[in-house]
Amino acid sequence: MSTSAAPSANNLDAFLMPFTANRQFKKKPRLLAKAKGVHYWTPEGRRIIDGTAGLWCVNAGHGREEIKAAIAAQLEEMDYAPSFQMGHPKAFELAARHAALLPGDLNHAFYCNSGSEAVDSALKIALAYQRARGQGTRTRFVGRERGYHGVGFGGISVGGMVNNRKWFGAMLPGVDHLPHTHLPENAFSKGEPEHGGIALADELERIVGLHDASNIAAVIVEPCAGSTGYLPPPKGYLKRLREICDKHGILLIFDEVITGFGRLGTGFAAEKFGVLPDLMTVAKGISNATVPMGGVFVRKHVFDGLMTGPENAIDLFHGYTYSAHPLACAAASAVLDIYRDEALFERSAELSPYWEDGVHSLKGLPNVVDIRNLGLAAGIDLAPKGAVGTRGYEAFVKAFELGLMVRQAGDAIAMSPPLVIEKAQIDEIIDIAAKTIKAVA
Ligand code: PXG
Repeated sequence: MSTSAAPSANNLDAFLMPFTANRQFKKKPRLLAKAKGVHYWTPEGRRIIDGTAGLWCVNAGHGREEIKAAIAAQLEEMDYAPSFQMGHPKAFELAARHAALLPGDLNHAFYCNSGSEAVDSALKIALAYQRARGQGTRTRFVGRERGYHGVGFGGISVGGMVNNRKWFGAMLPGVDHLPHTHLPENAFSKGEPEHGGIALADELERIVGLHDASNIAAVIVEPCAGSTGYLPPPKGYLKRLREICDKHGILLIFDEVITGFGRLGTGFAAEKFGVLPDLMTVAKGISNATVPMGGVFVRKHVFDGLMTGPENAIDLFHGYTYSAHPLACAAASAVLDIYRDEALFERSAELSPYWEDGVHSLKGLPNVVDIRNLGLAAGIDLAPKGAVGTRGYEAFVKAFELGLMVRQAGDAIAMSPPLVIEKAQIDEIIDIAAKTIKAVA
């Protein structure tokens, strides 16, 4: 057996690419070889402006020296330590810092390695909590149509993206879905849409009426649905969900994998909307995407509820080899310094009106049927051209050719630049987006 077969840069065959049309891609690849600040460069040296912060994750911009230094120092000191029945100081330090940053009594952190793991962990914590408090019949979950909660079996079960579900069998039993929040009467809303919030949330009462609250463990929603093309919640929606959950003893989980760490101009969507979930999932911006990391933040009553067994018994039979990996903890701590020192959450809030004006200036261009924004993110719906996703894919490819990275969701284009973006760079993004939309007309 030879291990020395030189991997050649132009042999793209071996890598089974995630969420990719592999054969199409490999005929005409889009490779990224270098990144700094708000830019990527292709191997040929072509510069691409990062309109999506990678995959909604590089909030502080690429190639941050402080994070690199923290990871390097940690690697020098200790590469790895387990977190089962032992621990390393940086994990506790990081959890304390997160607890201080988070709103209300979201004071306890569980760590994992991705958003998908965070979601599955949160669902399991919800079940364990309900059982520990003598409510073991509460095993059902409620998710939402068009929701994205990663790709674990729990996440696709509560998620609502048909293509992510239809291939994978029966998934978790006992899951219902709220209706999605994209209403035609809210088209071209600036910020939070006006209509439908209360009625959409009241659908939860219908589901409770069907199963009885005594069977429902938790509701999970993204405060702003991201992957589906960016859907900020209509006014009053999240507050009403909170009220209904409180009334029925159902846990409310906010999946803040995208909204967490500054995207909406606050640390977390929970603060933006003044609604405190019982559990919150995060990933992406937690480590600025340098070392993979995810987390579940839980409120005091949930944590306390898990601490009710004998003191010498394991409290939560769940965790990962790499939970609170030292390199991830070092990176996440350095990222918190940057967010604080550069006031990036505040910067995100300050730039949001400029961003809003920019993205809504695209109204009136060919095939633009809706534009949504909140914080430093936006979704732009294009009318389909033949099969769903055809025009969206063309726009994604065209934007890349013109030097802008966007995300495609069907025929929607989503953008979410790093929070360090400058106004002139926002102008550049909007200019290329406009050219792209015209080019795919
Ligand atoms: N929850 C939410 C709300 C997410 O957006 C996950 C969970 C899963 O995270 P991991 O780290 O397991 O991928 C996500 C991920 C896109 C896009 O194009 C969005 C995500 C991932 C990849 C692409 O919008 N979100």
